[in-house]
Amino acid sequence: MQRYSIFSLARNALTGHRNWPQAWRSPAPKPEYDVVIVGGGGHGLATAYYLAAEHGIANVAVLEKGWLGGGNTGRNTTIIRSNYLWDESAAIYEKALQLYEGLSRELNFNIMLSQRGVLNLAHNEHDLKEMARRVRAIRGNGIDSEILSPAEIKKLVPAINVSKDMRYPILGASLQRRGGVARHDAVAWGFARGADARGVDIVQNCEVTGIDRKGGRVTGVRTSLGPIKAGKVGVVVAGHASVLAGMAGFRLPIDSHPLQAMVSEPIKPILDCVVMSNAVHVYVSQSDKGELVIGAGIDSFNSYAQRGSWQIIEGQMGALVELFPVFSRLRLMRSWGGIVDTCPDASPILSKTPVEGLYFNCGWGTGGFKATPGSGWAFAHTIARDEPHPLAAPFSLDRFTTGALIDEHGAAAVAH
Ligand code: FAD
Ligand code: PYC
Repeated sequence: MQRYSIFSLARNALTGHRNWPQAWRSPAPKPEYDVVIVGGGGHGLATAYYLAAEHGIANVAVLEKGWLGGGNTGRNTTIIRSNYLWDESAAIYEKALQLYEGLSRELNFNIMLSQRGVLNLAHNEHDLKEMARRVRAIRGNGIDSEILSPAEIKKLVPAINVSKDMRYPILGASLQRRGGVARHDAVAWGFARGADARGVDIVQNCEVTGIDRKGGRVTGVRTSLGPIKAGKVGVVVAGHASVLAGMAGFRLPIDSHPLQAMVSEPIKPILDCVVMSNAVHVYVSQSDKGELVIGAGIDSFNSYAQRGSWQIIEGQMGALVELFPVFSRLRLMRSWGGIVDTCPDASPILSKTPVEGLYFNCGWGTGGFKATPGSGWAFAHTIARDEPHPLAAPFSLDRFTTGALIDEHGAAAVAH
């Protein structure tokens, strides 16, 4: 590991970082790999990292059609939490949170984890009852969760409006104190650097255009840089999972939708926890730069465009100003969108497929950033052993035929 003195850091800053070593190599792809991972987002990179680090499988390529983290990994609003309802989800999201808690050390790369707490507001009697049930279920799984009164919310978030005169007054909230945010790019870069150091080839600007099969088994992929043979292929392409499944000759129960987010101009520190409201459809946190990071639910139409529609922005601005009247004078700086793959039960797919040696990790919808290390960890095991890790097994494709769905629409916290 290269170390820098304060002087070499200053020299690099003043000389335009010309001698800065690359954090990972940019190799041309080899003709053949033991494992090819399609998609260089956080989940694909984490999968490659854990294949090498935990299973000793390093003859691996990650093929990314654009740049690392340029998909949803670099577009999300960085919220991390594990307050899910069902045991199966609690297990994988809590594993992810625990891995996040040690990730800067594991990767020797600062992912800027900030466990500032995630607050989910309740605005009516139904919300309150549902929240109480949910908090009991979460605590039953050994995960931290507590209920706050409006006075306690006001103490934690002084800028919030807890007046009874609101359209949807705040009646209470659940709080996961271990929840928070992490720097999304750093998560992708840390896993990329760690995977590269263990021998994984990371190939950017390499689009997979076909999946080769023989006798029901995967044999490789077609790419914009030519064919690559592979013993196993893991597909981790949020937003495009149905497209890749089509290349392999089967269909997924997935809908693709735009999900937007936006930031305000930077202001002095005012909000030091994440606030989410499923009822009025908005969530907000404050970034280290001082911007308010704001989002809401998906755009309801299907689309592969990485942009959304105006009325979604307008609706969440209305909700934000109701919750925080003091924000009404802020200017919005920019907005963007990603494409999220949603399953009928709002839970992901981590699974073997009808094609031997081909595995899919997708369907994380609006909430997969928080799962990144856990998803990569369980998916690497599934690929390495050719059998689902116990954390991944409930999220197999066959649940859509057996009916063992894991309905997490309530925990999604962002309507979809
Ligand atoms: P991605 O990062 O999208 O990576 C997939 C990669 O596959 C892309 O880089 C893409 O270019 C590549 N690819 C696609 N097709 C091909 C091909 N044919 N060949 C090669 N490469 C290909 N989750 C949370 O937990 N908390 C949040 O606060 C949160 N906020 C969000 C806000 C927004 C606006 C959005 C859009 C999403 C949000 N999410 C959030 C969801 C989260 O971002 C995703 O679930 C997660 O990042 C998915 O990671 P991934 O690695 O699977 O996908
Ligand atoms: O899953 O916590 C979440 C989330 C927040 C914003 C988008 N998704």
